Amino acid sequence: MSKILVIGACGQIGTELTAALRLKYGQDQVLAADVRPLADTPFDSPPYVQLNFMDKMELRTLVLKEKIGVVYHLAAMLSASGEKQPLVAWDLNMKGLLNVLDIAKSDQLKVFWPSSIAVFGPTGPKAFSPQHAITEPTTAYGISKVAGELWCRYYFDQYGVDVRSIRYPGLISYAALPGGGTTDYAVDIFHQALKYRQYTSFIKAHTALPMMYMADAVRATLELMDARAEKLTVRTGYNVHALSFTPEQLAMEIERHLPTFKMFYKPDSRQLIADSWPTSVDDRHARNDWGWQPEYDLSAMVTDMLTHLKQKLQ
Ligand code: AKB
Repeated sequence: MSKILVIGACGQIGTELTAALRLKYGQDQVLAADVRPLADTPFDSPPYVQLNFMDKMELRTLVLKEKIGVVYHLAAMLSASGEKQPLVAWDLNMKGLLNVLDIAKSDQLKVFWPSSIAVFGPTGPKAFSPQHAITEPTTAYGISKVAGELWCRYYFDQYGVDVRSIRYPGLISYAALPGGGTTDYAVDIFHQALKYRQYTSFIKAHTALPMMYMADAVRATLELMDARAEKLTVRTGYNVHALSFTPEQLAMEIERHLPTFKMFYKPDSRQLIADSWPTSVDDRHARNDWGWQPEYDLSAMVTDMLTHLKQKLQ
């Protein structure tokens, strides 16, 4: 059996997806890879490899040596960090993907690559943004995700590369912190609420954004990768809906568990990014093609987050 390679395994999605893949396929079948040395990773057991995915030769040598058949290429610079270094974000997000796609073409790999709701921009519909809505993003990250989606479809159409993608909303998880995203407030808030019983949101009280609990995101990823190829009608990135809430609604839900919790607001430049994104997406293609169904609503997500984070703090 060919092995699975997870690039960006130490990131927010990678940490939990690698664990889920290892549970499903066996520890030795899933090779975790990231830029950090093993000592600086959350992985206490192999297989792990320190990898510069920007170096195509290095990546291909690893793929051939380890007999890799499936790649989850998760490494990326997110929306807020990308605005500080737009060309670095473009280079990192595009070059890595093109390296993976081109090796997939020559060595018949199946690929998963994460897209994002950041493909949408201010010219698209705000609510229930359709699968094929206008995608005119205003961030470097969003531009790289639109271009990346089109490259995925190109490699599928032209070379038959079996590449699949999801437009993740903001992801909420307790195992690993996100870094440099606009939706990061929805993770930070839990840590600060438990430590200090207060949080200052950099997003305004009434700004709704699409969100998803990591358990749902991991399951969506595994389900899409398991789906029969002929069922898939989208080879750019699938819209997937789970939650849509505002900072105020999230704060009120946290307050039900921590009654002394107080929320403050100090919007910064990330507000402009949030304002350019839809409040929710229409995911009927994902539901029809591969049976997508979210499991966690706001209340279940908040309860689960607080339970796990409290255990970690003990
Ligand atoms: C970000 O905020 O940049 C990401 C995303 C929505 O892709 N979480």
